[in-house]
Amino acid sequence: MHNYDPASFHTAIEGKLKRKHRTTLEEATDKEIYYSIASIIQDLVMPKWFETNQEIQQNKSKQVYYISMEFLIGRLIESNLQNCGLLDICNQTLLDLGRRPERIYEQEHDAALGNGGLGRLAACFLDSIASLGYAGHGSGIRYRYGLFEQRIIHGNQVELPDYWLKEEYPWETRKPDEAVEIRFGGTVHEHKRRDGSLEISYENTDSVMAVPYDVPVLGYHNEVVNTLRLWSAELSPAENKGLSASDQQYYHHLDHIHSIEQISGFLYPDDSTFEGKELRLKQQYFLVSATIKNIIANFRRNHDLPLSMMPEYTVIQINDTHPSLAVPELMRILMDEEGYGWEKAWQITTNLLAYTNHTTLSEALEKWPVSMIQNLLPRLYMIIHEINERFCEQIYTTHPELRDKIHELAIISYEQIHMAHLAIVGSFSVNGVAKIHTEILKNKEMKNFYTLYPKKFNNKTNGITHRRWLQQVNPCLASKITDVIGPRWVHEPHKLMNLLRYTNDAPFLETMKDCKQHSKHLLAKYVYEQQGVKLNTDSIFDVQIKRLHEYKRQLMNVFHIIYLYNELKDNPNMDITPRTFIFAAKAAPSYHLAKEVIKLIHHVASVVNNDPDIKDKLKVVFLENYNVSLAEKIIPAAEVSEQISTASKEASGTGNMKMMMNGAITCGTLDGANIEIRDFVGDDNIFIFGLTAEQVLDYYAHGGYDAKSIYHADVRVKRVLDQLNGGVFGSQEIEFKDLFYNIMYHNDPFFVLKDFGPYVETHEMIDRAYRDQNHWQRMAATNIAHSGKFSSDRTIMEYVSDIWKL
Ligand code: 26V
Repeated sequence: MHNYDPASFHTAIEGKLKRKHRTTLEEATDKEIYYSIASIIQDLVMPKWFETNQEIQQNKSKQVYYISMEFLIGRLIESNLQNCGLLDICNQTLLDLGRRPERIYEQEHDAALGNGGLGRLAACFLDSIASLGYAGHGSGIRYRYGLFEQRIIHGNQVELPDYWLKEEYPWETRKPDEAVEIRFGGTVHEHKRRDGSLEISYENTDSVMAVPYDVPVLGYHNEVVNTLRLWSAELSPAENKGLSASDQQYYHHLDHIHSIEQISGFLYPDDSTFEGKELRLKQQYFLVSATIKNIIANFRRNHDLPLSMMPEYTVIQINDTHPSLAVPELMRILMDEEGYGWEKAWQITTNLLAYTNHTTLSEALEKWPVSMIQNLLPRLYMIIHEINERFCEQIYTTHPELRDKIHELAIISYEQIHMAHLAIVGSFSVNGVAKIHTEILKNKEMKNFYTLYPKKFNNKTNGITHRRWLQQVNPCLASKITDVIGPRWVHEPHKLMNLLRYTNDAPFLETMKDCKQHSKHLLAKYVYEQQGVKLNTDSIFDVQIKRLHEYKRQLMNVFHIIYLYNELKDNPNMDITPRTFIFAAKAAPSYHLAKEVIKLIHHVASVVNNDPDIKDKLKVVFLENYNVSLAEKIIPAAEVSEQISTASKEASGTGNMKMMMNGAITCGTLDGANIEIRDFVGDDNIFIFGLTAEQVLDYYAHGGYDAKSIYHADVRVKRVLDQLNGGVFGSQEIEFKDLFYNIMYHNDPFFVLKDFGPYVETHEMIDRAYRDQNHWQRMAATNIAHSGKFSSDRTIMEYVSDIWKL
């Protein structure tokens, strides 16, 4: 994509600095250099971007649109440099200039337009779609505020706004000419035309402009540039009444502008519980309506064909139910604006849409109050109502055996709209994100729908982009891998399997270990700079990084640490492999128990880290403000990957894949993709423990679990819980009573006590296994070798062949 060598790249930066910043290489700030490099990349990208679009138009190839409320893309500078083949040249140039490359790249604000796994998955998918050369685009919201910035003050999480756009974002291009109008509210009028068809008109609607900002998505070394289109809400010209400050209406008008801009104002930070917030519904409709109008406009630009032909050239993947208003919105446009009858419109709609489910946690499932949809989207409500009527009717006539289940299957019931039901009925494909998750969907959560539509259901086990999560974040390991198996694994990640030939090769294992030590030192340096805590880099780096949720059981990890601490206090000479427990996690701002766990981790850390008896044997650190960039620092240094969710709860997990790919050994439950990781690497290369999903679901269904009896029977458990309740950690006795009560009086809903014993024993095995470094490095190499299967390239190829048919 470029003809640069270090000398000409140097000259190019110099030129940019001069022309754009009126400064020199010597005087420029790191930020100015960052902007100069970004601008050089954009200059290279623009023509390729144009050509990619031309090619799609000319070849009339089928395109996929990935609609998602979240794209957790993180920083782009390094991956863009890498994908256009400039990373080494740029690094060398910067070093020659006496600049530290990472200091320059850090100038980019980490784009946090997502909460966690679901948003990061969308970002990995875009990378793989482009790198595999498919025509696929992301469509999302350009939130002015991304996920909050987390600060810890006296152990408590405090949220600060993430105003990521306060400085220019160099990757985006505003496209005002492609703005579309979105309408909310108002009254719907239906007029019957002479031919019997309906004419729909609206009165008193509020209108908003959706203005697109395009971010290029570069394929790896293939000259492909796809688009991530992020929509921003602005005042529509129709509503701009040009009032002057003396007007009475003036402040009312300012208020109105503010409320419009709020639609793309901020990302909702709660991914644990659904709340029927009107603003969130507005965001969803805003995204869906803008995207569909855009898709139709693109289809018309590329083809001279009726919209009924769209499904041959277009497919729309919706990321969870958040964009599921796509079903009634497509119906509305096809019928009201394009004149199709119901049957034809339904056929087109259901051949365009495919839905991915990412959770079975009932508290996270979206159910909107009927009244809210009626008020905000009156025409869409009429359509949803009709979809529901026809659907229930169809069950009644074609599936008599399901007649008594209709109320459970209905899209509208008890004055609520069940978005998952709407999405299933309105799509041709429904997929889960790991084998076990799809099985639970088919046989439990969506059982009746599976009976109705067995062919719609399919599994697509998640993946991660190995280009970012291995090649980019761990250049040391990546180059050592290339040294032994050659470079082809970057294009064909399954080729990592060739590493299996080196799992008994002592020199290779030694180099792998050197890379791990190098990454551990870098992380230790960061931790020291951040919080003045010195890590023992000869200790096991035991990592749990993910959103803070009860089901992910960070609490069980903390209980284990308290237990180890007690053991060491009782017997200071105990033979234990030194450990460093590393946490990073954001809690939803209103999730009280999750915040309590963050506080507990800090209190335990301060007791353990400051106890002279413990010496270098145990350390606990919590790194604040977990985001993509922090994950990139931690993951290469991880040796134990904690994936300890209550079985059946974690749909897939993707952090498990990222750490495995960097040579960490998973300590996990039989949940999500952990199961597939185990099946692939084998029992000898993973530490599995705990209840199975079947056992958990059985307890939920039939009872039989009693947390208190474990408390009374297991002295280790009793001691930890009594310390929690007795003020040993924390300044006052009542400090953690909510956590204590939740276990003791709400019967430990996530089976922390039940799995505690097996968890402790598994960690004893880990402790022993680590002492045999040769054996440990062999396990690490085996994990890396098998991690290619969890590349999102594999996942995308499956979407392409089974669902998208590109
Ligand atoms: C849920 C909600 C619910 C209420 C409104 C706001 C909001 C925003 C996001 C979410 C996402 C919950 C679903 C989710 O993130 N699932 C995760 O998806 C990952 C990718 O498939 C998967 O690896 C994780 O296991 C799964 O928890």
